[in-house]
Amino acid sequence: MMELGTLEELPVAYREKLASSSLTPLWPMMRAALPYDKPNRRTKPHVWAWSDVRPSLLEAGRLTPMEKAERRVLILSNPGLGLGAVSATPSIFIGMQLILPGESAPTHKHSPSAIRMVIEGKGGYTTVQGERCPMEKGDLILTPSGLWHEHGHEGTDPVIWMDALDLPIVGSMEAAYAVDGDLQNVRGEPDSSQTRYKRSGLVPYNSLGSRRADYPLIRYPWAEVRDALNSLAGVTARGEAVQLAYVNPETGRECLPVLGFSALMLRPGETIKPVRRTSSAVLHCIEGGGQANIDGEALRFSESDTMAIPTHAEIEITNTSPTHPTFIFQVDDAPMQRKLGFYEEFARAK
Ligand code: 1HN
Repeated sequence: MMELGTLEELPVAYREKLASSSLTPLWPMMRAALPYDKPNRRTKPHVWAWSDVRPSLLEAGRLTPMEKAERRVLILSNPGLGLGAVSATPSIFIGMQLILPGESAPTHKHSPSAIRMVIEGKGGYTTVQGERCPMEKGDLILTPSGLWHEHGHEGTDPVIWMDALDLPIVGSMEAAYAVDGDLQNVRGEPDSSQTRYKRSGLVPYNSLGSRRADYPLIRYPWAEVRDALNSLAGVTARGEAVQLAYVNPETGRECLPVLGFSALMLRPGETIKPVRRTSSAVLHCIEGGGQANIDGEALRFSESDTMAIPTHAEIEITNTSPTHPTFIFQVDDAPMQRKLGFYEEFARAK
């Protein structure tokens, strides 16, 4: 390994001259920018407990009316990324959003892509580009870049969901912005998961011939995903991950460009040891609970808790219940890393 020169070795006058011409020498920071074997990671493995999040979010409901919030969201700030960090991992923004009965969150669209994962409450809905999507616990709803969306609530109790956005990535490009819109005209029909894309393996015939919609399916109902995981578990060896990826039904590829989504089932007492990956991830426990070991750190989690996993982490997840399955929703940045050509999985050292 080369012994690289330091900044201090350079004459002060030279350093000052460089600074005054907006120039910076690379070699003193070469190893920090490009460390050997594994990236430097500031992101900490971390669990945000629902028992902390929920009361604070309900308090936000009392403190801040919708007119003063546009979106009433508490951001999950990764403790390793500094006080008030606007992300859970370097690429993934996670927020917890509350909407109270009768409230609505106004129509807008923006350059970052987003998803909702519904955590609690009945009667909420999101309208995406005229398609009204009911929000039930565990449902995944996409609001891709540039599509109009608004939220509403016709039930009687608070509705809470998790938002995941690629905002840190779009923001780092200084390309994040939003546009306000008028209340949308809702098409008088159920969302596409109940009509055009009711069954996997079947798509509307005409979609084969003409130009495909970029985002044909907006809502992925949890009842169907849960059922599919149970069926997959029947043919998956114990210790092997029972995991389904949410994809675009027309292309079979990931449903959004930067972030990827999947659902994972752990059978009672089961431990899985996924391979080490270059991607970072956020895990949200839809049902059940257990223990995770992330880079040697033991973290317990229960229903509706949310966990950050740094890039390149060694992880192990156990469903500690001897009787009940655990279901986990995963957000990761593998789609973007694949497109950039550096996504990797590393076999475990035995
Ligand atoms: C946003 O537009 C929503 O539409 C939620 O519900 C969370 C976080 C940052 C920026 C925009 C929404 C958001 C957001």
